[in-house]
Amino acid sequence: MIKRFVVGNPLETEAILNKVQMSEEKIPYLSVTQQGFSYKLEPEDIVYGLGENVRGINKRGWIYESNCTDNPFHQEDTRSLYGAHNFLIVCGKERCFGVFLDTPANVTFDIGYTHFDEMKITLTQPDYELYVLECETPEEIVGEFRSLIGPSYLPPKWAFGFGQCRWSYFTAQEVREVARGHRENHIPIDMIYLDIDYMERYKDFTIDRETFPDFEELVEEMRQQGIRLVPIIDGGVKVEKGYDIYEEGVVNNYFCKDAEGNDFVVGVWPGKCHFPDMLNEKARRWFGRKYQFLLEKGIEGFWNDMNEPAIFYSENRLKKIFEQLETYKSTNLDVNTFFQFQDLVRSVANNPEDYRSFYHNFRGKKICHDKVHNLFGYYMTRSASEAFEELAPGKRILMFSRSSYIGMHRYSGVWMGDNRSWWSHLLMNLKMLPSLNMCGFLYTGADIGGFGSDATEDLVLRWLALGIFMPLMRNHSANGTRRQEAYLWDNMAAARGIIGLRYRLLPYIYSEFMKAALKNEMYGRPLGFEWPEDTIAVRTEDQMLIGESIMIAPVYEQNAAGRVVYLPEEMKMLRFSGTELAEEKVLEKGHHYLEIGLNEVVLFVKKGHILPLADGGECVDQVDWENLKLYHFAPQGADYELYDDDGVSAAAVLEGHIRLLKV
Ligand code: MIG
Repeated sequence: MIKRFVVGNPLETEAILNKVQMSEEKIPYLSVTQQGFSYKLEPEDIVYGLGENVRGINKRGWIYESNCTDNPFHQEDTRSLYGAHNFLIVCGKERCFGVFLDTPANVTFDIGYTHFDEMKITLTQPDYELYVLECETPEEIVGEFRSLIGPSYLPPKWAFGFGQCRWSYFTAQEVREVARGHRENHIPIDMIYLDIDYMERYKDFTIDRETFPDFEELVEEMRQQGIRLVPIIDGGVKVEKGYDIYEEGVVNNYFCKDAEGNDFVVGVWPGKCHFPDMLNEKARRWFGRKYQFLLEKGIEGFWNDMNEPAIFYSENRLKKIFEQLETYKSTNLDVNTFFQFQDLVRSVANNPEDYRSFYHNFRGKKICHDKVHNLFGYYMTRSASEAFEELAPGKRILMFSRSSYIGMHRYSGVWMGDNRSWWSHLLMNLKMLPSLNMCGFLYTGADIGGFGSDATEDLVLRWLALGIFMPLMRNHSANGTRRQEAYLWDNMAAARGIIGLRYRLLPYIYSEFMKAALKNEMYGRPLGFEWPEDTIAVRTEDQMLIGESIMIAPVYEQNAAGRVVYLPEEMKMLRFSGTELAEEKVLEKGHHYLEIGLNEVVLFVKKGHILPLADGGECVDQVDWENLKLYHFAPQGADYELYDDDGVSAAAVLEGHIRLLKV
């Protein structure tokens, strides 16, 4: 049951694809307050959802904000990351309902923060659409919600391979070295990502011909080796006379404007930039078609960055700050003034005032950015994906974005942004997956090994052992941090084995992903979805179900020899040493301590289920889907629906693509 309420005069976000009739009833469950809603939480209530956020699968006990932010601090007290995903599910003994608040402005979700037993939702804008979904189980609510917001984005099959990224591989030579590092050492790989330095002075849709003189040949050479190059595109366009994108944007009024109607100047990577007005349909179409520059060079995938949009500085703010700094020159910086001084300089980036000082042309109306802030990344990414339909008709193009709003899940995936080489972020990667899946974002994953800070060998290995279950599997690290490519570690054999296992799992991972996408189901599910009556399972957040057949329980603590795993029912443990099965054992319901070596992956097959495994390969194209080995825990026999298709056609359907496997 879905109820829709419209309050005030909300802007159309196009998050919802299938609008239902407006309800005449009173809003159920939630009490309407002056700034939003409140709800009394019972002790056993669990609150699921909110997509990309820190903390648990159960969101209780913190306050979250939907305010897309370029925030490289993914800490316990972080309120907002790159996405705005205003969907949650309250699941209790007596009731289970979902809430979606469709508004592009800032929303706060206080889930038992101010008052331990109260959920408070605060809106900054009086106009919104509210959806309340009522079902028996959280899984059904997810299904209903996903049918409202429309089908999830489908990446090409090769995008389920392993990808290697670094900010940056600065030259074509370096890219070739990374390819060689994998190929010569037989570490499987399908993608090498290009970060901002492939561009000429950070200008979108350009190539630095000094460092990448033979870009087109490089693309082709990599393809010969089964590797796709995936370049980054940024949200800001460099201000530079003679640069075609800049000139066209100015002439056609395709950039966001300041209060006086001039093109708004912000500082991002290239220095001074303008933001393309992603909310203006014409500008959007124009910007999207620019991806052709790379498509025609043989590129088949992209990642969109800095589209919160991130602001290093605005011209006006810089001016003000410099002026104020003058006044500090002659002061003795004491405890008060020193921190003021420090904060002043820090306030230069992503300043809320800057987000209030530029404008969009949204459906013919001038609208201040802060009213539509959370839509920018969504509409940027949509601009590309809509253009792909014209530029590469019938073909799936890889696309994932940093910033997002619900609705964007139809056009692209998301990666989880600038995490760190911290053990806690390995666990956060696990917890974020199901929350994002609930909101329609299925193609997702975190930077394996951590983006910021220096990684260690054991962290990378443990993280790979989780990463092989993420739809988007990518190792990425920041400029200035320790290199963390798989072939650089002393225990390269372990990395090779774990990544190799991903390629053995590929038919399963792809099937489960595609079935989840085409049936509006979850890919990574919390244990509580499967065993809602099991009070231990519903509170276990360091394990997860991946697809219908298996549960995973990664090791996420340094120097741990293994971990405790909770089995809500009897299951069969499969222990892999690298790509090979090393042990198979039925374990009874309950807690078990399992030793798990750094080169091992342990997973658990549910009763009555099959896990099909391929022989593996060094790129997705090499994986043989015909001769599968069926591991199972099915004393009474079982079926498995294997999904397969050509992996590139855009119109994917279940019919005709399911092969029934039996034991
Ligand atoms: O502010 O392009 O999240 O993946 O490597 C840093 C450089 C800008 C942020 C992205 C990260 C990328 C980096 N970018």
